[in-house]
Amino acid sequence: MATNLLPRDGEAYLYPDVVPDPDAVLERLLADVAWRQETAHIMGRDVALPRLTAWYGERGYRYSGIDNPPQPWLPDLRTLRDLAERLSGHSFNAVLLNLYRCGRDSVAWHRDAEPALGCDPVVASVSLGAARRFAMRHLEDRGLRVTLDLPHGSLLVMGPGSQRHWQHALPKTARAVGARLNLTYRSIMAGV
Ligand SMILES: O=C(O)CCC(=O)C(=O)O
Repeated sequence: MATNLLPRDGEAYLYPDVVPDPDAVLERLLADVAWRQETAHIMGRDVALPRLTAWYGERGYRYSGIDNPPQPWLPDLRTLRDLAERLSGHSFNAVLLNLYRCGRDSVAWHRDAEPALGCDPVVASVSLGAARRFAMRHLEDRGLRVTLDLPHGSLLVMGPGSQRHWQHALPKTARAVGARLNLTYRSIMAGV
Protein backbone atom coordinates (compact mmCIF):
# COMPACT_ATOMS: atom_id res chain seq x y z
CA MET A 1 0.00 0.00 0.00
CA ALA A 2 1.55 3.35 -1.09
CA THR A 3 1.61 6.20 1.46
CA ASN A 4 0.02 9.58 0.83
CA LEU A 5 2.75 12.14 -0.07
CA LEU A 6 0.58 15.18 0.73
CA PRO A 7 0.51 16.36 4.37
CA ARG A 8 -3.07 17.69 4.09
CA ASP A 9 -5.96 18.63 1.80
CA GLY A 10 -5.27 16.00 -0.84
CA GLU A 11 -3.77 12.71 -1.88
CA ALA A 12 -0.81 11.73 -4.07
CA TYR A 13 0.76 8.28 -4.32
CA LEU A 14 3.94 7.19 -6.09
CA TYR A 15 4.26 3.67 -7.52
CA PRO A 16 7.87 3.09 -8.67
CA ASP A 17 8.82 0.42 -11.22
CA VAL A 18 5.34 -0.44 -12.45
CA VAL A 19 5.72 -0.09 -16.24
CA PRO A 20 6.76 -3.41 -17.84
CA ASP A 21 9.74 -3.06 -20.23
CA PRO A 22 9.87 0.75 -19.88
CA ASP A 23 12.90 1.21 -22.21
CA ALA A 24 11.03 -0.36 -25.13
CA VAL A 25 7.83 1.59 -24.39
CA LEU A 26 9.80 4.85 -24.27
CA GLU A 27 11.54 4.12 -27.55
CA ARG A 28 8.27 3.30 -29.33
CA LEU A 29 6.43 6.35 -27.99
CA LEU A 30 9.26 8.71 -28.92
CA ALA A 31 9.04 7.40 -32.48
CA ASP A 32 5.28 6.86 -32.89
CA VAL A 33 3.63 9.80 -31.11
CA ALA A 34 2.64 12.82 -33.25
CA TRP A 35 4.60 15.35 -31.17
CA ARG A 36 3.62 19.01 -31.55
CA GLN A 37 5.27 22.30 -30.66
CA GLU A 38 2.36 24.34 -29.28
CA THR A 39 2.35 28.04 -28.54
CA ALA A 40 0.47 29.75 -25.72
CA HIS A 41 -0.86 33.31 -25.95
CA ILE A 42 0.60 35.07 -22.90
CA MET A 43 0.29 38.82 -22.29
CA GLY A 44 -0.35 39.57 -25.97
CA ARG A 45 2.51 37.40 -27.25
CA ASP A 46 2.68 33.91 -28.75
CA VAL A 47 5.20 31.92 -26.71
CA ALA A 48 6.42 28.41 -27.61
CA LEU A 49 5.75 25.94 -24.78
CA PRO A 50 9.05 24.69 -23.30
CA ARG A 51 8.23 21.06 -24.17
CA LEU A 52 6.56 19.07 -26.96
CA THR A 53 3.04 17.77 -26.40
CA ALA A 54 0.48 15.36 -27.82
CA TRP A 55 -3.08 14.34 -27.00
CA TYR A 56 -4.77 10.95 -27.49
CA GLY A 57 -8.00 9.31 -26.43
CA GLU A 58 -11.73 9.30 -26.87
CA ARG A 59 -12.38 12.91 -25.87
CA GLY A 60 -10.88 16.24 -26.93
CA TYR A 61 -9.67 18.85 -24.46
CA ARG A 62 -8.86 22.58 -24.45
CA TYR A 63 -6.30 24.11 -22.07
CA SER A 64 -4.38 27.43 -22.18
CA GLY A 65 -6.15 28.24 -25.46
CA ILE A 66 -4.77 25.07 -27.10
CA ASP A 67 -7.27 22.76 -28.81
CA ASN A 68 -6.64 19.02 -28.58
CA PRO A 69 -9.10 17.04 -30.73
CA PRO A 70 -9.67 13.33 -29.93
CA GLN A 71 -7.15 10.93 -31.54
CA PRO A 72 -7.29 7.11 -31.50
CA TRP A 73 -5.22 5.41 -28.78
CA LEU A 74 -1.86 3.90 -29.74
CA PRO A 75 -1.43 0.35 -28.35
CA ASP A 76 1.16 1.44 -25.71
CA LEU A 77 -1.10 4.30 -24.60
CA ARG A 78 -3.96 1.85 -24.05
CA THR A 79 -1.72 -0.55 -22.09
CA LEU A 80 -0.46 2.27 -19.85
CA ARG A 81 -4.04 3.50 -19.38
CA ASP A 82 -5.07 0.02 -18.17
CA LEU A 83 -2.15 0.03 -15.71
CA ALA A 84 -3.08 3.53 -14.46
CA GLU A 85 -6.71 2.48 -14.04
CA ARG A 86 -5.79 -0.68 -12.14
CA LEU A 87 -3.46 1.08 -9.70
CA SER A 88 -5.58 4.20 -9.18
CA GLY A 89 -9.04 2.60 -9.16
CA HIS A 90 -10.27 5.34 -11.55
CA SER A 91 -11.09 5.27 -15.25
CA PHE A 92 -9.53 7.54 -17.87
CA ASN A 93 -10.61 8.41 -21.42
CA ALA A 94 -7.73 10.60 -22.62
CA VAL A 95 -4.04 11.32 -22.08
CA LEU A 96 -1.85 14.41 -22.39
CA LEU A 97 1.76 13.61 -23.26
CA ASN A 98 4.67 15.93 -22.49
CA LEU A 99 8.16 15.47 -23.90
CA TYR A 100 10.89 17.27 -21.96
CA ARG A 101 13.84 17.15 -24.37
CA CYS A 102 16.46 18.38 -21.87
CA GLY A 103 16.76 20.24 -18.55
CA ARG A 104 15.57 23.52 -20.12
CA ASP A 105 12.15 22.01 -20.83
CA SER A 106 9.65 22.39 -18.01
CA VAL A 107 6.08 23.05 -16.97
CA ALA A 108 5.17 26.05 -14.80
CA TRP A 109 3.02 26.00 -11.65
CA HIS A 110 -0.57 25.10 -12.52
CA ARG A 111 -3.54 22.95 -11.57
CA ASP A 112 -5.34 20.54 -13.84
CA ALA A 113 -8.61 22.33 -13.20
CA GLU A 114 -10.40 22.89 -16.51
CA PRO A 115 -14.21 22.48 -16.17
CA ALA A 116 -14.17 19.39 -18.44
CA LEU A 117 -12.15 17.53 -15.76
CA GLY A 118 -14.94 17.89 -13.19
CA CYS A 119 -14.74 19.46 -9.74
CA ASP A 120 -12.16 17.19 -8.09
CA PRO A 121 -10.25 15.29 -10.78
CA VAL A 122 -7.91 12.35 -10.30
CA VAL A 123 -4.93 12.45 -12.69
CA ALA A 124 -2.57 9.49 -13.19
CA SER A 125 0.91 10.43 -14.38
CA VAL A 126 3.35 7.93 -15.93
CA SER A 127 7.05 8.86 -16.20
CA LEU A 128 9.53 7.41 -18.69
CA GLY A 129 13.15 8.38 -19.31
CA ALA A 130 15.30 10.76 -17.28
CA ALA A 131 14.20 11.22 -13.67
CA ARG A 132 13.10 14.82 -13.04
CA ARG A 133 12.17 16.72 -9.89
CA PHE A 134 8.40 17.25 -9.50
CA ALA A 135 7.06 19.86 -7.10
CA MET A 136 3.69 20.43 -5.46
CA ARG A 137 2.69 23.48 -3.42
CA HIS A 138 -0.44 24.23 -1.42
CA LEU A 139 -2.68 26.85 -3.05
CA GLU A 140 -3.27 28.97 0.06
CA ASP A 141 -0.18 28.08 2.05
CA ARG A 142 2.45 28.52 -0.70
CA GLY A 143 5.31 27.61 1.66
CA LEU A 144 3.88 24.12 2.11
CA ARG A 145 5.68 22.10 -0.58
CA VAL A 146 6.31 18.50 -1.48
CA THR A 147 9.07 17.59 -3.95
CA LEU A 148 9.98 14.21 -5.32
CA ASP A 149 11.90 12.64 -8.19
CA LEU A 150 9.75 10.83 -10.72
CA PRO A 151 11.74 7.82 -11.91
CA HIS A 152 11.65 5.88 -15.20
CA GLY A 153 8.72 3.47 -15.23
CA SER A 154 6.83 5.04 -12.30
CA LEU A 155 3.21 6.11 -11.81
CA LEU A 156 2.16 9.10 -9.71
CA VAL A 157 -1.53 9.17 -8.85
CA MET A 158 -2.72 12.69 -7.98
CA GLY A 159 -5.89 11.82 -6.11
CA PRO A 160 -8.84 13.67 -4.59
CA GLY A 161 -7.97 17.18 -3.39
CA SER A 162 -4.65 17.31 -5.27
CA GLN A 163 -5.98 19.61 -8.01
CA ARG A 164 -8.38 21.61 -5.81
CA HIS A 165 -5.88 22.54 -3.09
CA TRP A 166 -2.44 22.06 -4.69
CA GLN A 167 -0.51 23.26 -7.75
CA HIS A 168 2.23 21.26 -9.42
CA ALA A 169 5.24 22.04 -11.63
CA LEU A 170 8.25 20.45 -13.28
CA PRO A 171 11.03 23.05 -12.85
CA LYS A 172 13.94 23.52 -15.24
CA THR A 173 17.24 22.01 -14.14
CA ALA A 174 20.84 23.02 -14.91
CA ARG A 175 21.87 19.36 -14.57
CA ALA A 176 22.65 17.54 -17.82
CA VAL A 177 19.59 15.32 -18.18
CA GLY A 178 18.28 13.28 -21.07
CA ALA A 179 14.75 13.21 -22.45
CA ARG A 180 11.78 12.54 -20.19
CA LEU A 181 8.34 11.53 -21.42
CA ASN A 182 5.33 12.08 -19.19
CA LEU A 183 1.78 10.86 -19.73
CA THR A 184 -1.06 12.30 -17.65
CA TYR A 185 -4.22 10.20 -17.91
CA ARG A 186 -7.44 12.14 -17.37
CA SER A 187 -11.19 11.65 -17.42
CA ILE A 188 -12.83 14.26 -19.66
CA MET A 189 -16.56 14.91 -19.32
CA ALA A 190 -18.69 15.13 -22.48
CA GLY A 191 -20.17 18.43 -23.61
CA VAL A 192 -18.38 20.71 -21.11
O1 LIG B 1 5.62 16.13 -16.43
C1 LIG B 1 5.01 16.03 -15.38
O2 LIG B 1 5.32 15.22 -14.52
C2 LIG B 1 3.86 16.96 -15.09
C3 LIG B 1 2.95 17.20 -16.26
C4 LIG B 1 1.84 18.13 -15.89
O3 LIG B 1 1.91 18.87 -14.97
C5 LIG B 1 0.61 18.14 -16.67
O4 LIG B 1 0.53 17.49 -17.73
O5 LIG B 1 -0.34 18.80 -16.23
